[in-house]
Amino acid sequence: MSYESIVYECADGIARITLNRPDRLNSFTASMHGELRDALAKVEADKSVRVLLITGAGRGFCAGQDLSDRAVAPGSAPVDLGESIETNYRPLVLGLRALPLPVVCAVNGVAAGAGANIALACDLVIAAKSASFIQAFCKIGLIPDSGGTYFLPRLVGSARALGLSLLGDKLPAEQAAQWGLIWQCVDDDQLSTVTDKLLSQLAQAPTRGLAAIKEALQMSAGNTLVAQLDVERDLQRTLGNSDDYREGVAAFSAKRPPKFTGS
Ligand code: T3D
Repeated sequence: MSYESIVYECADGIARITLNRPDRLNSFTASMHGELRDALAKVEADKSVRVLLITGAGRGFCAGQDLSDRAVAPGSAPVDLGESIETNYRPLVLGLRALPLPVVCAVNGVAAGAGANIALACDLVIAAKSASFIQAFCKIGLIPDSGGTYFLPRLVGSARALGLSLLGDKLPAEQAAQWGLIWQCVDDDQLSTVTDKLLSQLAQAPTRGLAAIKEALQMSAGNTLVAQLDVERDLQRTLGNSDDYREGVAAFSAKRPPKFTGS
C-alpha cells in the first residue's frame, strides 16, 4: 500500500510514522486511518523493529478528526460516530497499546481532540515547549474519545481530567509534563535530538523485557495486588528464559556493556 497521509520509515530497528497532512494540522481522515492500520501491521510483522515513533509534520501534531472529511451540518443526515470509532479510533488505540515494543510519541505542536488522546495512548510522550494538549471535544458537543476518559483520570486525577474535558482549554506542554500527563517537555530545537537519543536507547534495549513492562503496567490498571503479583511472576518466568536476560547478567558479571538482540 502506498501512503499519502503518513510517511513510514524504518531503519536500525526504529520505525517512524509521521502524520503528514500539515495544512490540516494532520487531522485524521478515513484514508489516513487506513494507512495507519497498514503501517502498524507492518511494524508488528517486522521482527527487526524494536521501537516505534509517532510524530507530526509541520507546525501541529494532530488536530483530531478532520471535521471536513464528511458532511456534518444542521439539516444533513446524521453521521454514525460510533461506527467511526469502532472502525478507526478504537483499533488505533488498541493497536498502539498492544504492540510488543515501546511506542514513543514526539508531540511537535498542537495535539487536539483525538490527536491528544492518541498521543496519550503511546508509551513515552515527549513534547516541544510550544506544543499543547486540547480536549477539544466539548466545544463540538462530544466526549473525549480515543481513550481520553480512560487515560486522563489515571494520568492526572479526576479534578484535572474534568477541568480539561469540560472546558477544552489549551494545556501547554510544560504544564502537561508538570502534571504527569506526559513524560517530558523539551525546548523546540531539542525535540528531534532528544527523541533520536531516546529511540536509539530503546532500539538497543531488551525488547521482550520492555514489552513485558508495558504489558504489566497496562494490566495493573484493573488488577488487585494479588492478581498483579501473579502477572509479575508469570512474565518474569517467561523473561528468565530469554537470551537478553542471560546477556544482561553476563554483561553485568563481566563488567562490559550488554549487547541485547531483543530476543
Ligand atoms: O468524528 C468522529 O469520527 C468521531 C471522533 C472524533 C474525534 C475528534 O477528534 S473530535 C475533535 C476534532 N478536533 C477539533 O475539534 C479541533 C479543531 N481544531 C482546532 O480547534 C484548532 O485548529 C486548533 C486549536 C487545533 C489549532 O488552532 P490554530 O489556530 O493553531 O490553527 P487553525 O487556524 O485553527 O488551523 C489551521 C488549519 O487547519 C485551518 O485551515 P485553514 O483555515 O488554514 O484552511 C483549520 O481549518 C485546519 N484544521 C484544524 N483542525 C482541523 C482542521 N481541519 C479539519 N479538521 C480539523 N480537526
